[in-house]
Amino acid sequence: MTFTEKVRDIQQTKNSLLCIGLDPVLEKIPPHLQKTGDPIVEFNRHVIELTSDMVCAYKFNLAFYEAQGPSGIEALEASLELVPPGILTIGDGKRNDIGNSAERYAEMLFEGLEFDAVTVNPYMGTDSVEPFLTYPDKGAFILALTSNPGAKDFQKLKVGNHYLYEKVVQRAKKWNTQGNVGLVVGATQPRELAGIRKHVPEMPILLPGVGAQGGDLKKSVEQGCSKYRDLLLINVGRAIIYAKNVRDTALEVHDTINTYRNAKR
Ligand code: OMP
Repeated sequence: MTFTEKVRDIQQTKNSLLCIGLDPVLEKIPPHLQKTGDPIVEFNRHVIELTSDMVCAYKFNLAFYEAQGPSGIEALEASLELVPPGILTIGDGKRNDIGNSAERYAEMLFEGLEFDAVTVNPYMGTDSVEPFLTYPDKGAFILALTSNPGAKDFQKLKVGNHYLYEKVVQRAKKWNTQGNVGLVVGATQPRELAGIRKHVPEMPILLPGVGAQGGDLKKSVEQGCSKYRDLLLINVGRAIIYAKNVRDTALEVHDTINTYRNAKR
């Protein structure tokens, strides 16, 4: 089974496009969990236990763990152990380097931490991305058009007749000989998302930017799903993990996504 087939299988089985971003900040962890020996792990355990029946993936942004030093890495490893089978784990490090060094990043993320998928920065080109593609059953989500305001600085520069992000999408399509390449597209860019989906009808798209960043959920679902209304992984972090009622909030996002997803078009 290719990575793309795995995404489809999990999303259809669980009837979910929701990916929760486990990006914990110590100060924001509720006081009763602060008192435990390992607040980050206990916080993640709490979120995972409340949401694992309604997600297709959890995304771990490495910065939130690396910021804590060695104990943060241990917390990441312990948190990954808490994810039940049948849910994808995404290591969001947006890494890359020359091929020789990128190989070590791929080894760390896929073999060391055993993530199912990672986010990859394509700026250094094909040889830098290739090490992430040598694991056929693991996914590499290539940054195409990001959710932040600075996305326009480079990604929307014209290169010939195309924007730079369109060139990235075209190249990612070429890299996808084994069904293990995906794209990152921000939910704050729904118009462009439609064009990207047309270009890559069967590629998984990781879509952050819903919730705290104000991305448009309805348009994202309408424009970003494949024709089978899947292959879109909608990441929500802060808006769910710090909600007063984590389960109710996650369920509401999950159900809203499925309402848009199942609506007649
Ligand atoms: P919230 O804004 O809390 O939902 O979290 C968004 C998560 O997605 C963070 O981990 C970001 O680093 C990540 N992200 C973006 O916000 N925008 C992007 O364009 C790409 C990513 C990413 O690759 O995940």
